Formats: sequence, structure tokens, C-alpha cells
Amino acid sequence: MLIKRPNGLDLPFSSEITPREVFESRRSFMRQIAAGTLAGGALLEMANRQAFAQGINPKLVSKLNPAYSAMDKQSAYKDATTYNNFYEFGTDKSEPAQNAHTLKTRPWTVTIEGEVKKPMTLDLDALLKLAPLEERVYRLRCVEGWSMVIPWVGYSFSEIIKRVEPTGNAKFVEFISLADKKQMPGVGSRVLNWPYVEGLRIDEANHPLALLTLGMYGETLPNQNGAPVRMVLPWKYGFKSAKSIVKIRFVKEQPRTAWNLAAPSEYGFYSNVNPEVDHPRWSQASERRIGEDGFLAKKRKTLMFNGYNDVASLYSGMDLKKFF
Ligand SMILES: Nc1nc2c(c(=O)[nH]1)N[C@H]1C(S)=C(S)[C@@H](COP(=O)(O)O)O[C@H]1N2
Ligand SMILES: [Mo]
Repeated sequence: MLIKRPNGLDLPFSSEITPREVFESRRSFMRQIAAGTLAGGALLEMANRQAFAQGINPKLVSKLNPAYSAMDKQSAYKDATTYNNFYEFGTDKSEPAQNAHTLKTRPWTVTIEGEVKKPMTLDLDALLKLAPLEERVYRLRCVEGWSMVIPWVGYSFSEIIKRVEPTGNAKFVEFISLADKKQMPGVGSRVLNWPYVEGLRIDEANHPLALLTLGMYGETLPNQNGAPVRMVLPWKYGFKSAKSIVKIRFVKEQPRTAWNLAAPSEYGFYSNVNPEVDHPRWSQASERRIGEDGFLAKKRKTLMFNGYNDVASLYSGMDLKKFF
């Protein structure tokens, strides 16, 4: 499969670049280092530019966080990057991979505002340097009944919360995705109100599992997966994990989120993975793991909170059938 690059060159997906090609490119890069023609912080930047020119997403150095990583077999890079939900680029699972090349991810800024003592606008480099990058292998369960296991790269969103210092009025956090018709062909459609908005209660946003995500599979995010920065909330249905975020607002009232506005009886504000609460049109008791969909593959049982029982205390005393 080929993707169109903004520079007009058709380049293969990185999964199709052979290890040999990658090896050769790294070797020529290493030669430049050895020759002393590269130095210091310029190294990663150079490596990244070289990688980008070859259609490989720039590498991200991170440390595996085993305490927050699932042992499940990881999904294939190819599945994770060609079977997507990103309605800004079309409603078909294959469309984001085909269309998201028009998304311009640099320069990029995220504005953090609202009920905070220190509002700030961070560019990508600031975000990448804000806290040590961790790799976390999370299961992600889509409300449609399928799941994947992806090694994400990022850090807890609590790192951001700490720095902006929410006021006492900040009860919720709103995540707002880019909505630019020029870059995103799906934004002309009326399936959702744009921009795509998602939200969390502030204590949910502060839970260490809530990952501000800048990469996957050791590289920066592919556009179709929400480049350059998204959330990943593994205990909630996938749609809570907003992609390509440009604004984060700390607010007093529960935000009106895109899917909840579109179909309030189907998509609640909480949307915790819960096998006991069916979607009005289908059961949520089981799921199909993408990549295991062969002839004999059995469906898997969906686990409460997608197996992330750590979060249970956030909801103690709440009726999760009512607050679905
Ligand atoms: N901005 C935006 N974010 C989004 C979506 C979207 O359409 N637009 N789709 C959501 C849904 S339904 C899912 S399942 C996940 C899919 O993430 P992935 O394609 O990286 O697996 O992204 C979520 N984030
Ligand atoms: Mo989803």
C-alpha cells in the first residue's frame, strides 16, 4: 500500500520498508556521526528528518513502563495503522490511512486554558520534553466491538495538570481536536458536530493511566492515529481518546462531547468499558481482537473497565448503568 506524501512522492508504509532498508539508512546516519559531521541535540533531529524523507516516522526514545503494560500479544503495526476511526478523514475504517496525509502536524500547538492558574500554549517540542516518555502497551476497546493492543508512547496527562495548576473550579477537562476543512475532508460532513470534543472528570484525567500520547511502536504517531498528540484512555471506549488535539480546557461543567451530542442514548459521558451495559443496538459482552479474525478465532470476553481495575475507585458509589 502506498500513501501520498505532501511532497508528492509516493512512499511505502513503514511496515513495508524492509529491515534491510532501515538498517542501511541507520548505517549511513551512523557514518555521519562517526565522521564528526553531526553533534549533540542535532542528532535526533537529523535522524528524524532523514527518516521522514524516507517515509519512516521519526523514532521516539522511551522507556517501557511494565507496571502499566498489558502482556497481550501486540497488534500488527499494519492493522493499527490501516483500520482506524478518525471521522475527520472519512467514516470508513480504511479512509484515515488513505486521506490523513493532508494533515500538517508541524508546526503544531496545544493551547491549555480555562480554570487554571497557569494557562499555556505548548508546541510539539515542548510537549515532547515536558516529561520522560514512556512506552505503555494498552488494550484499546472500540465501542463497536473490536479491540487492539498497541505500544503507545507518552506520559501521564497528570504531568500537564501539575504544570497548569487547576483552580478549585476545575471539575472537568475538555479535549478539542483540530477541525480544519482544508486538511480534513471529513469535516465537511454532518455525521458529527465539529470540532470533535471529548471530556473527562478531572479525577479521571488525573489517573496515571490517562496517557497523553505522542507516539506508537517507538515512532511518532502516524497521522491516521491522531498525530501529533492525542489521548489514550484504555479503560474507556475508544471514542473517548480524542486525536490530533489542539486545545485542552479546564472547566466547571461537564463538557458536551461530540458523540454524546450526536446520540445521547447510545454514548454517555463516562463510556467506561462495561460488558454489563449493552449498547442499545448491540451487546458489549464480547469483542473481536483485530488480527485474530481468522476462520476459527473465538470472540474474547470483554472485561470490566477493559481489565484496568485500578480505576474502579474513581466510580465507587456510582450506578454505572445510569452513568454509562
Ligand atoms: N478526533 C477524533 N478522535 C477520535 C476519533 C475520531 O473520529 N476523531 N475516533 C475515536 C474512536 S471511535 C476510536 S475507536 C479511536 C481509534 O483510534 P486508533 O485509530 O488509533 O485505533 O480514536 C478515537 N478518537
Ligand atoms: Mo471507536
